[in-house]
Amino acid sequence: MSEPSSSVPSSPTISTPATSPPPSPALSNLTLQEHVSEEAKAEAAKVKAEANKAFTSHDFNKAAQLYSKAIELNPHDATLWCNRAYTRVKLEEHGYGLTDASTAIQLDPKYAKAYYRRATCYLQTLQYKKAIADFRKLLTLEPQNQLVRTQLDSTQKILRKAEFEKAIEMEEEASPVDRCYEIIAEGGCEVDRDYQGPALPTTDEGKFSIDLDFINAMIEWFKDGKTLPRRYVWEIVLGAHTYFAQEESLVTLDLEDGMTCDVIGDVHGQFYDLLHLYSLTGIPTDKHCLLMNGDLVDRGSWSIEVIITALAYKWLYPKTMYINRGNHETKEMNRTYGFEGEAKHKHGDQTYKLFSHIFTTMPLATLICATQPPASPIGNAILSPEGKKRYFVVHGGLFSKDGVTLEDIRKIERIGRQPGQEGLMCEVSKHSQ
Ligand SMILES: [Mn+2]
Repeated sequence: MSEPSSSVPSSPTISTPATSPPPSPALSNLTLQEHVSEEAKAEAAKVKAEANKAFTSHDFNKAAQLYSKAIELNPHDATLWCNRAYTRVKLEEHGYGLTDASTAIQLDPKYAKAYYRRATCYLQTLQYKKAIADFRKLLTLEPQNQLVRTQLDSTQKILRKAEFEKAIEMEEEASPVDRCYEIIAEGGCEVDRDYQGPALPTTDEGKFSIDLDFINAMIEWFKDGKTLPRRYVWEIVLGAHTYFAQEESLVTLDLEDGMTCDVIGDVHGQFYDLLHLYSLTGIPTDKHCLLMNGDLVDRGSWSIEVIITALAYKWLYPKTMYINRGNHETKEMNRTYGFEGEAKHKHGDQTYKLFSHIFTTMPLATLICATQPPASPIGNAILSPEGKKRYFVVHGGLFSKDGVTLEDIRKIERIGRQPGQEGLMCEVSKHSQ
């Protein structure tokens, strides 16, 4: 196994879909497990060697499957759990990685590397305090480990910075939306006279509005690698914000006869992917809904172009363009995965603040309701009161507790709030794998 990288937190570069098997068997069964035969141990060692090979050749899905097989054979071997944890890290399945590393630690509380793996998972899921606790524990096991000492120091710095920024924010009174309107009213965000790009139409009262010609021209402008004036960015964000602010945390999207709906997943700052997807789904119209299911930004370097295009459609077609908030429409992710840097670089600090705020106004889930009752009975689907099939679309997942109702989701107070590390809002928009 190769050694971990020393950057904290490291920027993941792999975006393999999460397909490796879930943790198994559960640890609670382990202690009750029968004695493992010598043959099973030998077979597990053989499978482990194959898994290590797959890992070295970067076939992480195969490695995860092989480690799982080895664990089935010999669940008491902490190194198998620890290696699978590292494989999970490579697959960006940090939730599973945490579980595996914790199992390795339970099996062998002095297993330094398992603490390291778990700390990495905590870092990647931005649980700095827990990462620090594991680094400290590791240093009691390996006091000479300079790499860990350095990582502990830098994690403490990140934590202090995050706490400092939180404190500053609480002191700020005006919401970034109000502040931007103020700056506009004061004439502090005018379009440069030299600007040659597409122009937002204006209303009779002299206010900016939006039309399809502008969006089409803007997309061409973006394809030429050009940026919009900051004022236009603000107008588009604020235009979309008006509608998000009126939506509930769970949007009910009742399709009418003759309407269709497409759902687009994580675009992650890839503008050309977005255009390709739109070419497949079609853009929103009166008869065609589009739902973008979160994670529009971060990772790719065209996050601004992606989010501006989506928000422009939202402003133009508020009743057929929808966006769910993903785990990357959050400050903590944007700090690590690129959007904060890109937004500030292209349009300045105030623009980033505006984006951060409007991300909090995006709904968390959408319930798409079919136009007609199903032609034939469908399994045990829970139909709407009118007997129609519905599709619950959410970026994160379902809940750690049972009995959460649609009404509970609808009532989540989301505006101005980050999803945090637990609770309904966290689980609905964040996924751990
Ligand atoms: Mn995501």
